[in-house]
Amino acid sequence: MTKTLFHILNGPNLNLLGQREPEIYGHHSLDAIEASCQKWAENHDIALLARQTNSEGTLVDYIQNAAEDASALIINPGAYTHTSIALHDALAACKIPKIELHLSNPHAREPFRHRSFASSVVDGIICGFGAHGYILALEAAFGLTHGQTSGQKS
Ligand code: CA2
Repeated sequence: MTKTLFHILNGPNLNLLGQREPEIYGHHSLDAIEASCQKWAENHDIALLARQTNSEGTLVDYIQNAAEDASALIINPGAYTHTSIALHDALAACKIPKIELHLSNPHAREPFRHRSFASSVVDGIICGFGAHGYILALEAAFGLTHGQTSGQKS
């Protein structure tokens, strides 16, 4: 039987995790975070595709890919969170459970990080828990796809 597939997308500069600004984003590299997500997925019989891009257009392509074959999408759009209407439109068109994720808590940071073009078109948001947020997001996606969580749109 085919496994349930989740996609995890990471946006611009998240490939630098663990190399700079550890006081904000922690000491874990993106490779290490993805490895712990893959381990979680194996333990829950989930197939996982994790991708990162620095390009806005590629992020839109990856969201469209998720709409085609994934059961849920977890996305940390990085700074495009705060700037990208293309991201908003792609997420709005992607009709699977979606979780917006941030390592830091953007609401406790500069005012320009308080607005998100993603938040209104996702099922839920996880932020401020560092690398553990990725596992929390996987748990949330599992709940949404396996009937243990009912998403609240409003
Ligand atoms: O907290 C998050 O996960 C963010 O999505 C990270 C973005 C930021 O623009 C958002 O406001 C919140 C930035 C990612 C940049 O990551 C770096 C990691 C190491 C060194 C430099 C940047």
